[in-house]
Formats: sequence, C-alpha cells, structure tokens
Amino acid sequence: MSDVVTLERRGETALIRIDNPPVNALERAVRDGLRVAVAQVRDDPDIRAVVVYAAGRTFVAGADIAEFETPDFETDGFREVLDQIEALDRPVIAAIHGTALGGGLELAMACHYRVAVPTARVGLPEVTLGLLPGAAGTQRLPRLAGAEKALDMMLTGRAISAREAVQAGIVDELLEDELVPGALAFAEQVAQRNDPLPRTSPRAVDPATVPDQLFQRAREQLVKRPTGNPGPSRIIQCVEAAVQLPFEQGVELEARLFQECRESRESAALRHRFFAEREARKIPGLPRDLELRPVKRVGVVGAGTMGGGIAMNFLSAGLPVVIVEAEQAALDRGIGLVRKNYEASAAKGRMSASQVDACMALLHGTLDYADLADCDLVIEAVFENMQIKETVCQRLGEVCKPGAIIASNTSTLDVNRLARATGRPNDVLGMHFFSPANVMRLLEVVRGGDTAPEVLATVMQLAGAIGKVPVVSGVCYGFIGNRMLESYLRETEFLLLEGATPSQVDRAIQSLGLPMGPCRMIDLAGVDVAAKVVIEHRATGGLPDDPAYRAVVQALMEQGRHGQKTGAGYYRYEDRKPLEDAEVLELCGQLARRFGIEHRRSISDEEIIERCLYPLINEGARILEEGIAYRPGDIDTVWINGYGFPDYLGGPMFWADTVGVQEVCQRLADYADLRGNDHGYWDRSALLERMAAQGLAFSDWPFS
Ligand code: 3H9
Repeated sequence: MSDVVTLERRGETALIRIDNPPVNALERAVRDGLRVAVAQVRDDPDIRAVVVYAAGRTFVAGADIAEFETPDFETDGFREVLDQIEALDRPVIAAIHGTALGGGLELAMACHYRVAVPTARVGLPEVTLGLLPGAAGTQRLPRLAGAEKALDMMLTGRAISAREAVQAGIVDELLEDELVPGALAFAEQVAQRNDPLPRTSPRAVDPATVPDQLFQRAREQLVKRPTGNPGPSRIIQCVEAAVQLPFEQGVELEARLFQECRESRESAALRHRFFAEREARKIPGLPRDLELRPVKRVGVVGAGTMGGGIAMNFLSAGLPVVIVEAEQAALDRGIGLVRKNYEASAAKGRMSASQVDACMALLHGTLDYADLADCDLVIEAVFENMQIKETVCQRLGEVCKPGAIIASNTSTLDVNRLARATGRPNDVLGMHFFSPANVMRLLEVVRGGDTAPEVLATVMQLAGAIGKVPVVSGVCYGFIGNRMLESYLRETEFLLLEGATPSQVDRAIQSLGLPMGPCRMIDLAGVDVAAKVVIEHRATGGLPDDPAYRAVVQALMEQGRHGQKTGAGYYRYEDRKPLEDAEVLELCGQLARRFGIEHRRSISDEEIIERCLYPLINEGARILEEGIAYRPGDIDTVWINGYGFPDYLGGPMFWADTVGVQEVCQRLADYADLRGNDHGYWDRSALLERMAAQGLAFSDWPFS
C-alpha cells in the first residue's frame, strides 16, 4: 500500500483513507494509491461496501495545481481511476468533510453515494484558475444536479454548503454522527439494501429540466462582460455536451478543452496568482512557530471613511473595536457611516439585520485616547500628514499597553519616523489598507527597520483572519503599489502634454484588460487627492527638478476640477458618464507650450501601453533590487488585489515575462533616446539590465 492511500477492513466494509497533507491534493501518488486500493477491493469478494475518506482538515481539495505546469500533463490518469471506482460492483461511498473541491468533488461524484458532515462545502473552482473541471466533472455534475445548477457552480467557481448540495442532489445524506462512523453506518445500510448501484455516468440529463436558452444566455453574458479567462466559454460548451451527448463523447470534449485552457497563458497567469498569494504570506527568515501576540481587541484612531472601513474588517470578524475621534460630531458621523455600510449589505441580502446589530454592538466610539489602553492592536488612520501622524503616534506610544501593536495606515509616509515617534519602534509597523477598506482585499504590511518579528507575523496572520491578502513591503515612498503607480501616472501626464487625449490613454490601457485607465481612475479617486500627494512629495524633496512633472493634475485641481465628484476632472461628466472635454485638451496644450514640450499629431496605443507600463515594471525591478518586496509574485499580488491589474495577465511582473524582459529593457532604452532622459525617467534598474543580459525572467527568481 502507498504512504498516502491506505485500505483498512472494518467488518465487511473497506475504508480507503487518503492522507496527503496539507489539502489531500489528488497528485500522482494519490491516484496510484487509489488504483491499487480499487484493485484490492475488486479482488476481495468479502468486501461488501467501500468508504473513501480523507485524513486531516479536509477531503480532497482538488488536483495538485503545481502538476499542471508539467508540459506533458494528461487528464487520462485522473479519469481512468475515477472510472474504475465507478465501475466497482460494490457500493462506494465518499465521506466528505472540509472542502471537496475540483478533482475532489469529481472523485466524490465517481463514487456511488456521497455523505457529508454539515460543515462541509463542495464546488468546482477550476474557473478561478482559468480551467474547467478535467476529470469528468463537467459531465457528472449536470447529471447529478441538472444543467442550470452545474453551469452556475462551474462558471462562478462558488463552493456550496453540504445542505445546499443535498438539495441539489449532489450529496445523498448529511451525517449526524462523526465522519467515519457515520459513513460506515451508511455503507452498511446500502450494502444490506442491495439496490442497483446509482452510477452517475450512464444517467442522462432530462432536457425538460434545462431552462430555455440557458446556454445562449450564458454566452451572451460572456459577450457583455468579457473576462479574458479561457474557462467560461469552454465550460458552457461542456455542459451543453453533457445534455446532448453520451458521457464518453462529453468526456472526450472536456479533455480536449481542458488541455486548451491549461496550455493558455491566461491559465498559467491565474495559477501563478494562486501560488503567489499564498507565498506572499511567508516571510523569509521568520521561524514558522514564532509565538504570536494575542489580538482580541482593536483600536482605530480616526473615524473618517478610512478609519470606519478599517474598523468594519475587525467587527465583521467578531472582534471588538474602539474608535477614537477628536470631536463628537465627527465620531457620530463616522459611526453612522459604518452602520449605513452594514445596512446596505443587509439590503443586498449579504447579512441579516441581527448580524448588523451584532457588529454594531462590538463598536465603541470615544473621544478619549485612554480608552485604547485595553487594545492589543491600534491602527491610526488620521489625515495623511507627517506632523499630525507623528503627534498621534506619540500619544499612542504613551497610552497603549505594553505589548500592544501600533500600526499606521499611511500610504506614503516614512513608517520608521512614525515608529520612532511612539518611543517603542519594535511594536510598530504599517498597515496600508486600500479604499474602500472594508471591501478591498489587499493589505500592504510595512515592515519597519525595528519591527519585532512576532509583531510582523501576528499582523500577517490577523490579516488572513479578516479576509485580506497581505503582502509585506519595506519602507520607502509609496511602498510597493503607490511607488510603482507614480511612474505610470508620470508617463500618463507626459502623453497628455504630447497630445494624447485622456480617453485615448484610458482606452489603450483598458484594451489590455485593466478595468479603468489612469485618467478615469484619478477622476474617481479625486484629482485633489492625487494633486496633493504630488505637492507633498515635492515639498519633501522626493521629486525630480522638472516643472512639467505631473503638471496636469495640479492644474486641474487649481481649476476646481476635482474629478467625478465635482462633475469634471480629466473628463467632464454627464450622469457619471465621462466625456472628452475640449477645455482639458486646451489646458494640456497650454502646459505643453509653457514647458516646451512638442505636440505630436498621433500617438499609438502601443506607445501608450509601453510608456505607462514598462517604467512601472522597471520600478518593480528596483523594488526587488532594494529588497522592498521579497519576490516578484508579491508585487503581482499587490497589483492584482489593490489596483485592478487583470488576474489573467498574472500581474505586471508576470506580464513582463510574457512580453520578455529583454524587450522591456530595450524599449526603455529606445524611449530614453526618443524622449530624452534629462531627469533619469528612463534609467533602467540594474536588476532589469542584468536580467536582460543573462536572459533571465522574473519567474526564475530568486536569481543565484
Ligand atoms: C482541479 O482540481 C482540476 C481537476 O478538474 C482535475 C483535472 C484533471 N494544489 O489555501 P491554503 C496548498 S484544479 C496544490 O493556504 P486554506 C497551498 O498552496 C484544483 N496545492 O489553505 C498552501 O500551500 P503552502 C481545484 C494546494 O485552509 C496549502 O495547500 N481546487 C492546493 O486557507 C494550504 O492552502 C482548487 O482550486 C491544490 N489544489 O484553504 C482549490 N490547494 O502552505 C484550491 C491548496 O505551501 N485550494 N494547496 O502555502 C483552496 O481553495 C484552499 O487551499 C482550501 C484551503 C480552501 C482548500
């Protein structure tokens, strides 16, 4: 017997146990082990029933995603063993706990019966990896649950509860007993009944149960909202085949389409994303068993939009929050906004009224810093200004109890300076939430020069517990995300000064798949907010001596064009619809003349994409070279979760590999020649140059 699959007899029932931590992925050794176990059952006439279950925290959570990178990967090995299970002449029962996902649910569907503990969840999330279920899941699920339900589950990748799975016909029974005893009792019952074995593959989907136009409507949705993900259109094709074709033919189609997806760049990018997000939680040099500081109560300073949003993360996770404001009116407004946000969620059916009340009951507002004395973590979210933040940090250093963690939500300021202001820099780090803080998944965790290892580890763990995707950044201006954004916005503005229009820049960037180009993005975030960041950056000596540097955003602010909220910014707005504005084009023309920038008749989309994104990649390489980010995947995780970079492009560094690092480097050199390089805008990072010279890709990181 193999290490990962064992067979044990319990009376007349065989117990097949899969034990392949951490998530019992269906890797080759598991498939081989299952094959051996099935043969053993086949050869033993005394076995009357079989239970398949998994050890540890979950049933099988899918195929081993890393295996898809093997160039000659085949789905046959999966389907063969599942078919052998289904073909057994004694009842086979899958006993599910934790999550049966992807290949895990496909394994369960090949069994004759499925039982589950009530907390279990089942789903086919392959689409999130740019794939479709490749072990006959597209054919078995419609036969069990109907085409409509199957299509919905596969297109959304959503896992459903065991209870919902029973209603859908996917799970036969919820276990009241514990997993193995419950499944054994179920097995004995079915063995005694001696019913014909309910195999899934010979069933047909009754066409009468398929809603009219189901597949056509699904295709129309895809046209309306294209995703760049190769999975959905092929999933529709497979489910349609499950309705129309015999099982074998459907499976053949599935195998072919699965390979098309697996070999696509988009699926490779989505798989990269999966592992990058998990890798980002690991901090080099920190022992895994570090003792964490307990966090049971959280404090937030500042009840503005940001502070309120930050508080909601903890309230929703059941942690009490103390929120401090300077004035009663601001406090009331802030708390009112938190309630309003929760009520909006309740109105959309995402939470119940009693859940809203429970969250609000955990929130305590105060004007007195002394009320923070019991908190284990305090996050300041006051106005982005060094003097104000330093004063707040000093107070926090005094009032917070020993061992409490103090965090700043700054997006640009020097975390080391703020740490010193507290007088206890070991306890301090940055927690840079993205707006709206209760919605956006990214959290940049800024590691200060003196941050204690267990403080960093505690916050990384806590971030996961509140549903965030945390990425560690070192201390620098703008950390990982905003620092890279700066070069993107710099080139956006130079392109406008050279004669490109906001809509042209936005369209070119959106053609890559970004949901919003830079001009629309600033209009939404606030031109005033963006301009103030530039002004502050200049005041602290962080900008080159170039009067044309981001002159457009500052001029727009001076004209009161603060973006969508004032009805005008880079665009003018009618009913929130952005329209090109001749005044903005005129303004750009005037600024260009003032700074001696030549107006060009035509600027290609290709140039816009290269000029906006290649410097951003170059800055990413600098961030790696300086050790601000640990790995290229961390940068990709920031851009996908914080800035809407399309996940099917894998993030900017993954995308750079797709374009070719040598090409990126060469084009940066070309633009230095073409546009001039007086201010060093086109200087290539040493790392990028080395990579280009040695033919390295970011996926080769870490380089020796
Ligand atoms: C598939 O099944 C295709 C089929 O149709 C067959 C085709 C022929 N593979 O997320 P966590 C690792 S496609 C490899 O932190 P949690 C993960 O990297 C697959 N590794 O835990 C991490 O490693 P490390 C369809 C995997 O408790 C560790 O396990 N299935 C896989 O927060 C813990 O993971 C899916 O897409 C995997 N399949 O969440 C499900 N899964 O510790 C993917 C996990 O070194 N998995 N790892 O960083 C999940 O959604 C979550 O992991 C799960 C647990 C909900 C199961």
